[in-house]
Parts: sequence; C-alpha cells; structure tokens
Amino acid sequence: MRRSLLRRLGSVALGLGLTSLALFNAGATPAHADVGDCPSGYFCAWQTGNGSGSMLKFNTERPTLGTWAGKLRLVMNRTSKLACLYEKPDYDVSASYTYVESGTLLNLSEGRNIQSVRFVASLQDCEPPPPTPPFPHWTTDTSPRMSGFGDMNADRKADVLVRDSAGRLWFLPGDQTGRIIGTGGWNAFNALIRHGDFSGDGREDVLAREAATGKLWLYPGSGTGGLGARKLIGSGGWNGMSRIAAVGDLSGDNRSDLIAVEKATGKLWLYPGSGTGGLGARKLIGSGGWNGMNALVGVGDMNSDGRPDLYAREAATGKLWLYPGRTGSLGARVLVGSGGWNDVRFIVSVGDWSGDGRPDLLAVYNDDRFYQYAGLGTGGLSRGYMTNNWPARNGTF
Ligand SMILES: [Ca+2]
Ligand SMILES: [Ca+2]
Ligand SMILES: [Ca+2]
Ligand SMILES: [Ca+2]
Repeated sequence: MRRSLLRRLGSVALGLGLTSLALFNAGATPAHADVGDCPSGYFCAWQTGNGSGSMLKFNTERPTLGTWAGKLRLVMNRTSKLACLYEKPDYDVSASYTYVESGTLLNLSEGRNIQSVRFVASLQDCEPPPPTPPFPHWTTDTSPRMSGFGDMNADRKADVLVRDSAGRLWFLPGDQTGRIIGTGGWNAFNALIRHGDFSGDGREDVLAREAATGKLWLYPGSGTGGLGARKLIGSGGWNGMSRIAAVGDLSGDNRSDLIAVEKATGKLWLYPGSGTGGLGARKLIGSGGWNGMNALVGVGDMNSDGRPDLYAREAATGKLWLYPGRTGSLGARVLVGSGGWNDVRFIVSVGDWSGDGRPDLLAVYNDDRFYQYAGLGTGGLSRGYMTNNWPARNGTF
C-alpha cells in the first residue's frame, strides 16, 4: 500500500516538477517540507501549488480552516475516506464544493476558496442531510393487500433497495426516508436479486452473487426492512449465468423460484426454491436464445391470471416483452414496450406502488430520470411518468 502510494506520488510529482529523489527520501528527515511528508491516514494541505512550505494536516472534519481558510492550493488525501472541500464554512453546499478521493493529490486552481472539509464514504454524502439525504426520495401508496414481494417490512408499501458507490445498502420504505441495512461490502456482488421469500418464514429476502467466487448468498429478510446473517445458497458456478431473476412461484408448489440464463448456451433454467433457503434440481424452461435478452425482471402477476410473470428486455431492439408464467414453464410472449428500454439502467419490480393491488414497475434511466409505470392488470403498463431524479447509484432493486 505504502509502496503503491509512493509510486503514485512519484508520477504525480513529475508533473509538479519535483524530483523523484526527494520523494524516495521521504522517510528520512527532509531538507524542507513536501508532499512526501503527508502521513498515512491524514489529509494534508499546502499553500503552494508544488507542496513546498508549511503543511496543514488533519483527519477529522473541519467546519472552519482558521488562518488556512481560502489558502489551500495543493491537497493530498491519505485518509481512507473521500474528502469534501466546501467553499463555505460548516460544509455549506450553497456555494460550490469539490472532492478528493482517497489516495489522491489535487491541485486547486487560484479561484478556489476552500473554507471547510469533511470526510465521507461516498460522493453523494458530501451533501449533508438536510437538505439532501444520501438516498433518493421514494414515496409510495399503500396497497390494499400484501403482494408477496417488494415489501420487506409488511406494511403493504412497496420498498426499494439502493446500493451506493461506497458499497452500502439502503432500505427505502416509501415515505421519503431511508436507512442503511448493509454497512459495507455490497460492491463485492455482481447481481442483486429480490422477489419474495426464499427462507420459508414469509418475509422477503435478498439474494446476491459474489463476483470473485460465483457463489450465491441468501440474506434473509428480518421482516422489518433489515437483513439477517447470510446463508450460502449456491456454492459456485453462478458467474456462468448471464442473468438471474427471482420470479415468485413458477413451479406451482407455493415456494419462490429462481430463473437463470446460462451464458455459454443461452438456455433458460428454472431453479425451484426448496422453501427452506435452498434450491432443488434445475429444470430447462427455455432451450436457447435467452442471451438475446439483457434484462430479466420478475414482475409478479401482471396479467391477473394468478401466476407470476416475467418481463424480459430484448438487447437488439430495446423492446420489453411479457412472458406469462405457466406451471413450471413460460407461455408465448406478448409485447409490452415497443422500444427505448435499452436506455433504462435499472428496471425495478417492487410490487404495487400505485395502491390498486396490481403489480407495477419502476425504471431508472441512464441519465438518472426516474419513471413510474403502473401495471394495467392485463400484462401491460400505463404510460410512464417521471416523478423524480434518481442520481446514479450502484444498484436499485
Ligand atoms: Ca414496505
Ligand atoms: Ca424469508
Ligand atoms: Ca400471470
Ligand atoms: Ca399497482
């Protein structure tokens, strides 16, 4: 770590016109202060653009910078956090602010007038609550009945989960509030899945695929929006799947099932849930071509026939298709959206947010627009309407 940082310092130092010799000697007593003096774990600042002269160092937030206010020209962030640099005291975002990532050196232009500094987990946290909380506003109506999925705290309101860039997981119950239910490490997963109960206690759970190992983990829902201790549900090989979705009970035994597309073959497999947190022997339900779909969404019973259905987005056309659930299989597909769905980053199924008892849909577009689409009960969707801006997050499901 120290070595790689020094190497990074060396390359930056060349750009600053400093000699690499001075940096390599940083461990020894230097003839004069320079950027190599910034100790690990600290945020350091200089009033010169080349890191000469006296150095200010600290590693806790500073609502004011005293005699250094407005004088920072070169800064180095050797804390493990992201540093937010505000042009007003007290982290006031009404003037502009900038940020410095962990392990980074930044030259501040002459016009910058830094007055306060905070250390946070991710960029969105630079804007403190209030006025802008570090999660999007999510509001929802109350459904007349339990939908069986999308509701992690059993209040008949559709909940949304958000993973932020720092790898934390947020629970958004639909009243514009949010709270952390995963304090970190969630960026280790390359698939996050939620739709109903897998552990058999009637509470909605979360499934997550670990990128490094291809393992599939079950995070049992607590029933109050939180998650319990995880359990291994798939010991490996899940990275061989291009898409995984939870669909509800497709096999007809009242237990939640998974479906997955095999990358190598384009086959669609049904993994029947055991009802106790395991998966039974898989069954082929699509003989090929499923790699042509770049999103699978378990949307619930969209066509009101009592069986859960699947939405799939066609990569080549941006069309959205409904595959009606049959017992242990999928029926002939029906067009739901004629195009444009490739502009959506996250297609999210959270059950009924409109309060009419029918499952609905959410879409977070690549440009952060957030659209709500109400399910019509016939398999299709109402015209979508934009209700919010949903700034880039690392996952919404
Ligand atoms: Ca809820
Ligand atoms: Ca459960
Ligand atoms: Ca159906
Ligand atoms: Ca609805």
